[in-house]
Amino acid sequence: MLGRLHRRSDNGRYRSSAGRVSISALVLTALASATLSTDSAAAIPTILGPADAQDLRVAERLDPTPPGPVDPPGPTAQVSDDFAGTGPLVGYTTTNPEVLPNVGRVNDRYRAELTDNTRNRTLHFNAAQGRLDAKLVSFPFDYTARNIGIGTLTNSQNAPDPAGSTFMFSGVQVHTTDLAAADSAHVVVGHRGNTKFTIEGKNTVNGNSRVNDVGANTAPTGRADIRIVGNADRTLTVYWQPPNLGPASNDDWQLYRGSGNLPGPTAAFGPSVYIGLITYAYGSGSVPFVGTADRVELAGE
Ligand SMILES: [Ca+2]
Repeated sequence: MLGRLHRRSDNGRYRSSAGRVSISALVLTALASATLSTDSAAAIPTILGPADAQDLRVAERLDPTPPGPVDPPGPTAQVSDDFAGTGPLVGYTTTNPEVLPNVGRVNDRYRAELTDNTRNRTLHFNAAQGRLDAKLVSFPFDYTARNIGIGTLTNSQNAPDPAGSTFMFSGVQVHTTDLAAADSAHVVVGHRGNTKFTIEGKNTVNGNSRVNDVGANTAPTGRADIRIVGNADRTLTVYWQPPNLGPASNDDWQLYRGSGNLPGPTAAFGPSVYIGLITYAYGSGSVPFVGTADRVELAGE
């Protein structure tokens, strides 16, 4: 169940010792079926299926009840998820769990506790790729994340607002099926430096990121609904709105920066992509916080 992908050499510095610690931890969790190679410990990232050590570890931490049967990963797994209950995420393909180990379902929400950003280990920018919990979808698709953004450790529905420039986000990432390659697009909610309570859009192609946002105080609660439409030509159209906690008939989607386009070129996506949730920070002054989301929806499911 435990597979490994080798990061490109220009990414190697991003995770060295952290990767070795993670492998040790995984071994200690007694994954009987795991097959570990011992080459080039500097290269991780680990790719875990839903029944792997990460889920078990989160389950142990979040809920003393052992996890039940899980959906198989991949295109047969249901993408829509209301994160019901408390326990591990179910049916996700997870990259780099060691940089953000405490992710799961808590009280019917996605919750990612970001308490350690040593060496910007959680970052998604240029060649740096933090944790992604995703499922496989095929173009065209229409994916929405509800009430997603940042909160405090004690109240996920209360956004932190530390003084000064901070970078703290949670949102949706679309990634090529080569999870080791830094080719992705994302839309995240939180604080972007001195631009607080905003929505950031980012395209990353071959480890080069282009970034902008929709301006300060456009997401005053630190949370928003994010909608990413994958078009038949494999481009993306992005929408957002203040959190709609009511029926979908109350939706009032706004195109991202008026066009729906993320900045710069978009990765050359294949017929399928991974889509899911990320939570990350930049700099030590931006922690701790939690990433939170009420649910995700794939239209048509
Ligand atoms: Ca929920």
